[in-house]
Amino acid sequence: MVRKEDAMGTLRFLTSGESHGRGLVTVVEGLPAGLPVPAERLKRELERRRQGYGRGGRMKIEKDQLTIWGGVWNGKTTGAPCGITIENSEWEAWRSSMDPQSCDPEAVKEKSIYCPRPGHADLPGGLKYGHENMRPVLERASARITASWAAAGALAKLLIESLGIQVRSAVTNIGGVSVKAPSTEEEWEAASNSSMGCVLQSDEERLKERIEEAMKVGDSLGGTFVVSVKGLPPGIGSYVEWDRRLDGKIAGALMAIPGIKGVEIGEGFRLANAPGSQAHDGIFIDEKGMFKRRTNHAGGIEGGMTNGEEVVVRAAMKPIPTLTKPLPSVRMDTMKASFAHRERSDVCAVPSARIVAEAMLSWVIAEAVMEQFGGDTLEEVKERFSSYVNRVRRRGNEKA
Ligand code: EPS
Repeated sequence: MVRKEDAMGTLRFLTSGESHGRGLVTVVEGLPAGLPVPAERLKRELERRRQGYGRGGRMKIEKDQLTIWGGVWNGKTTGAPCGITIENSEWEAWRSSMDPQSCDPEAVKEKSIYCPRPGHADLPGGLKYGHENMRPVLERASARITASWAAAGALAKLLIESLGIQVRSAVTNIGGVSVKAPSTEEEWEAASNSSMGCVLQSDEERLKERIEEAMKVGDSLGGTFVVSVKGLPPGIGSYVEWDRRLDGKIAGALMAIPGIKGVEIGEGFRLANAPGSQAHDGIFIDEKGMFKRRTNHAGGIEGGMTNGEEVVVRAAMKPIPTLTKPLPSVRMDTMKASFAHRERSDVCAVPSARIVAEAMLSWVIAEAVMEQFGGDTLEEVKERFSSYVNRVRRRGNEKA
């Protein structure tokens, strides 16, 4: 979380752009100098976000070709703000209705949206910003913006990976069909490489069938996914103030992803029903002198800090609000009853949302690491991080 007064020296990113505008702009500031940024890796992360099943026609059109405008020189960060643009493939077709300066009134009329979709930003956004035609609301509330987040998150991922921290995700349920969640390394790897985020091929098929069923009846689907972070030492984040607690930042960042309605850390809601004796994770010191737990009900976070175990976060996504068989609504120009707006849309975006969640979780971890250890160069960050890890490690060895 960046407070205005301490924004200097902190990792931060801002974006601009609309879903059907010219494209997306992302500026990431605060990355240390010397971080390798392979273009292929950025491309790959953006590709992963476009995968899945049940996305609309748009995902076949978009290529998410990115251009780096600054902050990276000869394959490495320089310490300057890193600017990235991603062009929207259909810009020319949308230009007459989306031009920043002068639009064709007929084209604007054709693309106008007067019937807010229940579940979408349309109505509250239109009321808030005074847009009777809610096109500008849809344009910025669109999950298209998450391509920018994936770009910023990819840079964050590169930074934390250089410290040995790994972020992965898997889909666990779509539209009420539950699938196997990963537990072993091989299973996490399989889920990471699967376009549906599944460990098993047979589960991919089951989820696709469920999505096809929804498509046939003009409906949309939500679901759940899990994100894991391995390689974090204990003590990242802090308990000393509410806005320094890492769990709060994680929940906030994941909740900010379009469509997410629930976030749980570790066994979250189940812990509410368990007695304390079965809810907490007993402590021991392993053969390397590290503090360890035999269970991980807490999902790697205690008191707003990492405890050295795998950080496990689950999130629930609601179904996409644009429906082929729309729900009742009201026309904003006449205030008469109507049906909600319909247009080209996704049926299910859960496999993409989990990639965005990887990006956002990587971001929050990178932000916390930079806040805690700082450093203008990657070498400095690495040195400070490893000196901290050694100090924390030594504690367990002291009386052994
Ligand atoms: C979105 C609607 C669809 C999605 C879009 C998010 O776009 P369109 O209305 O142009 O068909 O494809 O997602 C993306 C473009 C993307 O890159 O993820 C929405 O209304 O949120």
